[in-house]
Amino acid sequence: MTTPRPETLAKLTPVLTKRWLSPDAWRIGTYEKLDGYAALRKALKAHPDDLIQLIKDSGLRGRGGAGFPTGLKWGFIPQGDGKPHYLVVNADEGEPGTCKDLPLMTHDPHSLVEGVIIASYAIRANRAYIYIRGEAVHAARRLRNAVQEAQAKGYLGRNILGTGFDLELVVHSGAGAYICGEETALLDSLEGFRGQPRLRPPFPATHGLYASPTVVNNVGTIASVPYIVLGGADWWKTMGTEKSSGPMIYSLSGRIANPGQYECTMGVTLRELLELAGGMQPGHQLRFWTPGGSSTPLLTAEHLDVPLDFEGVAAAGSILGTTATQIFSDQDCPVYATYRWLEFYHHESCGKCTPCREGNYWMVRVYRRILAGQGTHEDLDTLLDTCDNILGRSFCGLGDGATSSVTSSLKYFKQDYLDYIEGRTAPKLSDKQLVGA
Ligand code: L3W
Ligand code: SF4
Repeated sequence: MTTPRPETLAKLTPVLTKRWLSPDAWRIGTYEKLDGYAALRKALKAHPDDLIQLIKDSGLRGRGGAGFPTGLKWGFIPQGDGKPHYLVVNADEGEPGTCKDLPLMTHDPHSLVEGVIIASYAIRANRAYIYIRGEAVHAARRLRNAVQEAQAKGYLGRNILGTGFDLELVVHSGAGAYICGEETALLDSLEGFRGQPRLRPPFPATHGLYASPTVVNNVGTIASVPYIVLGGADWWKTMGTEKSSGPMIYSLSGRIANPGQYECTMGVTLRELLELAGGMQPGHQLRFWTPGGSSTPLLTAEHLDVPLDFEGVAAAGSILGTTATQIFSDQDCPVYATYRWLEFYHHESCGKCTPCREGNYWMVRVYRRILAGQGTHEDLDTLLDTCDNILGRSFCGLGDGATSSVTSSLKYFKQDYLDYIEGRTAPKLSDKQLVGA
């Protein structure tokens, strides 16, 4: 067990997570005692355009994986168009390894509700939705309770706090499909259709829910808004880097001593996160890791000092994604891990486009062959060729994401593949597991 150095401890910046350990912070009385709804009172006194400018000035970028500038997205909503506007919170957290939004909604649901009200006021929406994944029953219950409590206190509903602003907030549970985390599939699902991605452009900002202007933002993005309103853009920018501002919740899982959520200033490194998390589990050496979930290319022990912000991770050849940092050791097999992720993508592929639907199906079969000790050297070329035909040719990001661990594990750990093919590693799968993909 390592003790974090003071300079590493200084990188811990509990902002969105600061109430998580307060008992009953999910109840409105406790939330109000801890500054809750103070930001809403302040925001409702401001002009909506000034709030959009504040979010632009803060440099807040989307916390759902893509890092798109939030204020810019809000600014895309056409004003005076006579159409209803909608805010939709993407709470369909399903990326393997990602677990930052569920604890937030469970322990501090009012911070999300407060963020929704402020964001809706800024974009002039009178109806908002939180689309939460179906399996998250407890978090959905907490959110629905928070909505009822906020309504009873006059923070939601008609004429909020006497300002004339009306907002109805609906918590909608999905049915557990990963693809419904893609924003346009989510909108289709919300409209009652089968969740499949729509062609973009047009983007939801102009043609979203019911073909009306819609902002779709991640839970962490919207929950950041009350803090920026209270603390100001300059304070927010004191955390993080010039282009990746603010704190970020890094979810650490795998072979580490203390897995969990660590909210740090953006740009913290994995070396520092490991220090905060008590290091690797005894007897384990770091071998590979994902910086942002299974859709992001793997990194290795050589990347311990990569700054975990949008630019730093991109420069290292990966993606910050959802900051789901999954840690694997010398006792884990990158070929097997990649196979398990591929099984997930194959299962979750919505089937709309051929590269993803067929490519993932075939790659799972090739991996089974390799892991059963029946692979060939040509299989490695087949895998790369298949990835080449999926990446950039799929209809949505799920296809691209599926290729990340395949290409990166072949780049860094080709020898592990060869060891299966050339018989130096014992097969992990039996002949019976070869079929049925
Ligand atoms: C108006 C334009 N709006 C872009 C908007 C767009 C969207 C946002 C980002 O995927 C990634 C994906 C996963 N006018 C616009 C515009 N927008 N141009 O900006 O768009 P985009 O296409 O860059 O990304 P995306 O489709 O939102 C998100 C990756 O995140 N990921 C995360 C997956 C899982 C979760 C989860 O479980 N919570 O997020 C991990 O890496 O692969 O690449 O709103 O409309 N000209
Ligand atoms: Fe569906 Fe996959 Fe195509 Fe996305 S890439 S539309 S999930 S088949």
